[in-house]
Amino acid sequence: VADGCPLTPTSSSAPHRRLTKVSVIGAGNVGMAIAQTILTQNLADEIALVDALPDKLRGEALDLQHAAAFLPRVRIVSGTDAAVTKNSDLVVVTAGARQIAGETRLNLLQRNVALYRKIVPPVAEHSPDALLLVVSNPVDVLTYVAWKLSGFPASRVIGSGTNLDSSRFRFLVAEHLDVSAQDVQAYMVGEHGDSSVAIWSSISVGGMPALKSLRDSHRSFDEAALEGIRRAVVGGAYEVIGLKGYTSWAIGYSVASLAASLLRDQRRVHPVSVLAAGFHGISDGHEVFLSLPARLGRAGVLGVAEMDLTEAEAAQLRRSAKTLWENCQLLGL
Ligand code: 6V0
Repeated sequence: VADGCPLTPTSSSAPHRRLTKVSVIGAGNVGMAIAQTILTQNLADEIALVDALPDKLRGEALDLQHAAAFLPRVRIVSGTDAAVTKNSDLVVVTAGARQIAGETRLNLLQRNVALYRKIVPPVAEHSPDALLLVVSNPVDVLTYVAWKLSGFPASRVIGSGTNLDSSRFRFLVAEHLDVSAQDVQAYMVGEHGDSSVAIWSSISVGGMPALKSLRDSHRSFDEAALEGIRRAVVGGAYEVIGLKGYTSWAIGYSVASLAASLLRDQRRVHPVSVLAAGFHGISDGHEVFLSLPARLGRAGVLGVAEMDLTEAEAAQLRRSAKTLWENCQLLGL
């Protein structure tokens, strides 16, 4: 208890449990949406913010601290140096050049790899036991980059991947059926973005398989309708970026849901970017990260689901893996 506090100190004022620390690297639109969602969902005792712009960083940290009277007590620290992240349980990396309207995610690659070379090694050194959650785009390749640069086991390096795409997918199906998106199960897998694969057979509503009844009850629910929904999911990010310049709220909630599963050892299944070599015919030698449904807990990725894919879906996944692997090899890591 600090000097001057009117409460009489007792013999033990030390915390009884280990405190949970989450660091967010990159205090831009996405990083701050993630930080504030983690804060309001009470997932951390300490949040460390890191950014290359000291004034913006201090402004963001103060702005969050000023909400203290309305929230559970969370220590918020910030700094331009990775030392502020020391002993993190979870490090979320959002730093990066922002995707410009019309720019593909793969175009961002070279700009962001150079940043990751500066960011990841010191972060890994300060928190050698942390979970690393990569959000910057192109997220699948940068998850591979973070894995290589950190030296962490693959189980502790995760990309936010298609967790967000799947939420967009569930939202669109839910709107179509007029039910809550939380009761719609539906996976997008593969590469986050342009070549992501919609797994139509995975759609269930309230636990009941939905594709057949959708087709039976909606005369227009044919292949074209399915492809229309897939394209709306893939185009969703571009539409938001075109309208408001960036995306933030949905990725904030998406990452907070991953943080909850990881830090609270929930063992929930999320489509996230994991080391996919060996799954669905992807060559063992291709160390690519792609989204597959994965069971997440305190130790990171606890297991990966082998889905029942159609040959076309598996072939699409292998095509994405091949393209991503070609990109990874160019990096010389
Ligand atoms: P932004 O608002 O430009 O924020 C990026 C931040 O990174 C800025 O504040 C920079 O100052 C900071 N930064 C740059 N260099 C460093 C450095 N060396 N160390 C620390 N911080 C640094 O971009 P925004 O927040 O909109 O997007 C961030 C990244 O998230 C981009 O790569 C997006 O493409 C990606 N997204 C990924 C999504 C996903 O589903 N995986 C979803 C949305 C955005």
